[in-house]
Amino acid sequence: MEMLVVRSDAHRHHHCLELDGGALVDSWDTPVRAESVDRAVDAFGRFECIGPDPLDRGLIEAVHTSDYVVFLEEAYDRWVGAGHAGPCAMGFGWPGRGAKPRRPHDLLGQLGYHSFAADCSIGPGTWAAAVGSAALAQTAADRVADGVRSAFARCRPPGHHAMRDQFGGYCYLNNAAVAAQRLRRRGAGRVAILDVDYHHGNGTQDIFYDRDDILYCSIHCDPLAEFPFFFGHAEETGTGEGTGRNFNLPLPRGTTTDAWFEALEHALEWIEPSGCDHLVVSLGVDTFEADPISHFRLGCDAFAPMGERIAQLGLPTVFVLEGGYASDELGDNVVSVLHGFGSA
Ligand code: SP5
Ligand code: ZN
Repeated sequence: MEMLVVRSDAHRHHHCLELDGGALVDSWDTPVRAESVDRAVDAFGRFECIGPDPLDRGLIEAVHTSDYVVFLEEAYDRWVGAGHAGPCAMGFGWPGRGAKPRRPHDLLGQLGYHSFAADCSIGPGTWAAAVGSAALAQTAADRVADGVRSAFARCRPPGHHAMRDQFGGYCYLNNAAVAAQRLRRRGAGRVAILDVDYHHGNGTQDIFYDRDDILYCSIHCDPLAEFPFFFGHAEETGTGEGTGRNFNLPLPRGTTTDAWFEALEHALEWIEPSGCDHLVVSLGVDTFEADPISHFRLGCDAFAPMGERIAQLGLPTVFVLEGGYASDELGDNVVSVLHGFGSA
């Protein structure tokens, strides 16, 4: 079998608002994205598809604080109970530079405390979708720990922006972190996370920044020019036991296929000698030239070679879906990476 795909419909009732260009609009992360991937996987026809096992709550509390997890679970009902006008819960005040924030007890205060961006809000279906998405990552990791060479978690919402206790960037629970942590619990010695999404995965970096057993390596648009703006510089290399275990490769807006693949070589040269026995790929395909919110220039023909090259690491691999907003091509680009990997 080329690739095991783990998917579910738990995402369907999650569709929120985001502040974009000063207007509150439907989020770029729409249910159509997952449908695009499902359709392309079905049309390709060579991947085995399964549903998820129930999520182990202890696993999410290993990568997020329990205060944060309870907050996410209850925020929408509290929002409705407070009678706010908007259809989704979102904050408007964040701790500024120099703040020594204490966790407010007020809901609006907690929304600011537990988020870092206004491109993301909490609606009636958000908690169920986030749990369902993390369950896909957990299940994909379990099957790889059972001996399957590679599995793809078709996650929605995505996860790599979700910090230990803050949501943002369409992300609530960090699915890649859940997968990596699960692999460790199931016997992996050291896990590398390779993040190829157009945006820096500030959440994944945050969660593992001081750890030696789970490494983070990301190729992304320079944060001086792109969301999440305040994370993802080359100088961020880890701290404490994690010193030297975080590797950022920021690239300019407009980066083409050739320059992107040069960065991939640097990433793989860094991962290879690290002693990792498992790999998690944060698979965002918003590097695609026609992505409506991103500014790299990878063509459709870049995605199969991306998978092939990653396969040369020779590691058991969990792929986790992150971004990609050109819904018409999203599914095909994802399938290209997975097929490139599986046929290498
Ligand atoms: C998982 C992931 O890829 N998250 C990305 C979150 C980016 N959110 C900010 C998007 C701003 C979009 N502005 C586009 C203007 C075009 N009208
Ligand atoms: Zn992205």
